[in-house]
Amino acid sequence: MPITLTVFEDSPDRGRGLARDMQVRWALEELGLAYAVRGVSFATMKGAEHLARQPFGQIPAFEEDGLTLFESGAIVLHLAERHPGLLPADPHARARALAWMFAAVSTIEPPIVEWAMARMLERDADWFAARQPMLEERVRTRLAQLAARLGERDWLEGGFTAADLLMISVLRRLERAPMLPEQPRLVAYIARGEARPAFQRAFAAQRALFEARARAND
Ligand SMILES: N[C@@H](CCC(=O)N[C@@H](CS)C(=O)NCC(=O)O)C(=O)O
Repeated sequence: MPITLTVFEDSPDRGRGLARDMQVRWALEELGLAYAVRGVSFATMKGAEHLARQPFGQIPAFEEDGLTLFESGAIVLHLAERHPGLLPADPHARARALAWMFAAVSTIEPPIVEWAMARMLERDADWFAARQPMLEERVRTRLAQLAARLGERDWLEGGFTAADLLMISVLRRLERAPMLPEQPRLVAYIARGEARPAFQRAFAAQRALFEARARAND
């Protein structure tokens, strides 16, 4: 059975490549692995068949040879461990790359998602204006810390690794945030990731799905 990735049938980001199947598509492209895509609607995502793949009724889900996996970070780690190219061979460098992978999803992503969700879902709430500066400041703190550690390096741990793939994917959610341009090193870091041919192929694939859906809905 080919690798099958379950993705939004109709992504709410309108093809901007911010849905988390993008991380997995990017990893698959970096590793040169072919995959098939199953699109699901929001209603289907909450049904028993998809809940068996993804216990929270979300995307992405990954299937290969009887293995079903959820959590974009875990899927990327699974791929990086089984195929050479996305993790350093040196054990210490590999351990540090894993630490950055966890940092991407558990230290950097939460304040970014909190900020983004508030803007998307709480704009009309009476607490929105009061809460927003605090959420912005939490993101700003993490970006400054990350930029300081990245320094003048191109990537977090030697060459490009799965850590950069996850970190850049998480940072891309800030494309319209006023806090991002305050960190030119991170702006350049994201641009380096987006310039990779594998990223471009992954982006084009998810974009093509969105455009086909938009044409079908016309
Ligand atoms: N931590 C999970 C988050 C998955 C997630 O939030 N997926 C979003 C799309 S990017 C989703 O399915 N949202 C729809 C929903 O939660 O109903 C991962 O990285 O895979």
